[in-house]
Order: sequence, then structure tokens, then C-alpha cells
Amino acid sequence: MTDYIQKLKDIIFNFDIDNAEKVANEAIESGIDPMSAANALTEAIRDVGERFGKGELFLPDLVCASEVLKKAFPIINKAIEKKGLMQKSLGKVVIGTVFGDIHSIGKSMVATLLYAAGFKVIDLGVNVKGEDFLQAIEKEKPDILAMSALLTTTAMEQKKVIEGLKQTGLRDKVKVIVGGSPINQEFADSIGADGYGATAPEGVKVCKRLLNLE
Ligand code: B12
Repeated sequence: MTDYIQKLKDIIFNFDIDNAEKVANEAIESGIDPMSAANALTEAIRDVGERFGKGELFLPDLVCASEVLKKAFPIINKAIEKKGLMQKSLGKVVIGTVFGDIHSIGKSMVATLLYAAGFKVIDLGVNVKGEDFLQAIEKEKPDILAMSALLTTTAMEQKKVIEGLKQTGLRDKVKVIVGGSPINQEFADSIGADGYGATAPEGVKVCKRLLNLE
């Protein structure tokens, strides 16, 4: 039997943009658990990121690997959504990657899992300005604001948005959760967030906990 977990990792390691969609589709058609498929892609891209950090790979490699991910992930995400499509809405979440940061994959993963769990999700995308987060909170009146930051330099944008919520009188109206690779519980506490998740599944758990759903 074909090892699709390894094949999914290999399309990233080999920067195989041409076969990304084909392998992702075949993996899903083969019946593997879409969450395992998502984890395989995540593990592989982390490995690429570490090698980039050590100077073993270069920016064009990072860009090509992320192009593979951008082609393969939507197919896997669709399968996750399909599996989870059901229930009444558990609540509304506004999500986005903070200003100055264009990393979309982890944020989209959190959005997908929240959606699959039964939340209504409004995804503002990446590089979201503080004022746009505030406007969306005012307009959409979500239960939860979820912010992602992947760069050490953009992590503090999460704090700025929380400060903005306080200044505009919105802080008590919405729970705030944060995540992304440079974020940890200590940082989340220090900026006054209500919750933190190291992974997308943890993010879902935290949202449920904050809304007293489990
Ligand atoms: C892919 C990638 C890119 C792609 C992004 C493509 C895209 N559309 O997203 C491209 C090539 C564009 C890119 C650009 C850059 N990148 Co980059 N990138 C990565 C890489 C390899 C993978 C990120 C990723 O998608 N991971 C997979 C996802 C699934 O994981 P994740 O994002 O961590 O998300 C998980 C959790 O963190 C969590 N999570 C995430 N968000 C949230 C939010 C909430 C609310 C919750 C609860 C949980 C949660 O759940 C997710 C799933 O479990 C990382 C390496 C790494 N180790 O992360 C570097 C990395 C993040 N990049 C880095 C850098 C330096 C850059 C650049 C500055 C490079 C440059 N010199 O130009 C630019 C920045 C551009 C900008 N202004 O944003 C550094 C950051 C270092 C730092 N600490 O500041 C890293 C760590 C690489 C490294 N080792 O140096 N990058």
C-alpha cells in the first residue's frame, strides 16, 4: 500500500509544486485520515523552516516549499471540513494574521478546524491592521477573536490589538485567543489574552473552554 504520509512529506522536501495537488487528492482518495495528512504537511514544512533557520536552505526554497503547501493544504482542509460538517453553530470567531505578517497556513488551519468543529468563522486573512480587527469586532460581534503571529517582530501586534479593544470599550465583549510559533502561554498572559493554543486542535479546545462548551 502506498505510504501517502511519506509522499505528502516528500512533495514538500522535493519542492514538487507540479505534483502537490495530485498527491494531496490521491492521499484523500486513498482514505487516510485528513488530520494525519495535515500533520504530515505541517511536520515537513517545520523541518524546512528549521533548515532555513540553520542556513541549510535559502529563501527561494522556503518560498517553493510554501507554494507546495498552498496547493496541497486546501485539498486536505476541504476533506477535514467535509468530515466535520454537521452541528449547529457553537459561536462566532473572527480570525486573522496580524499586521506585518503574511504567514497564512497555520491561521487557515485553525480556521478550518474551528469551522469543522461547528464555529462560524470570519477569516480576515493576513497582514490585518489593528483597526481592521477592531472594525470587524464591532460589525460582526464575535464571541472570540483569534490572532496568529509567526514572526517575533509581529507578536507584539497582538498586544496592540488588545490595547485597542480596551480603548474602544470592546474588550469585555469578546474573548481573545492567540497563537503562532513565537507565542507561548507566558506571552499570552503578559499581553492580557484570554487563551493560547500551541496547535490548531488546541485552539479549538481553548475556544470551547472559553465559551463553557466543555
Ligand atoms: C512557510 C513559511 C513562509 C512562507 C509563508 C507562506 C504562507 N502563505 O503562509 C513565506 C515564504 C512567504 C515566508 C516568508 C517569511 N518568513 Co517564514 N516561514 C515559513 C515556515 C517554513 C512555515 C510556517 C508554516 O506555515 N508552518 C505550518 C503551520 C501549520 O504551522 P504554524 O504556522 O506554526 O501554525 C501552527 C501553530 O503555530 C498554531 N497556530 C498558528 N496560528 C495560530 C493562531 C491561534 C489563535 C492558535 C490558537 C494557534 C495558532 O496552529 C498551527 C497548526 O497547528 C516557518 C518555519 C516554522 N518553523 O514555522 C518560517 C518562519 C516563520 N519564517 C520566518 C521568516 C524570518 C520569514 C521572512 C521574514 C523571511 C524573509 N527574510 O523574507 C518572511 C516574512 C514575511 C512576512 N512579512 O510575514 C522565520 C521567523 C523567525 C522569527 N521567529 O521571527 C521562520 C520561523 C523560519 C526560520 N526558522 O527562520 N515564510
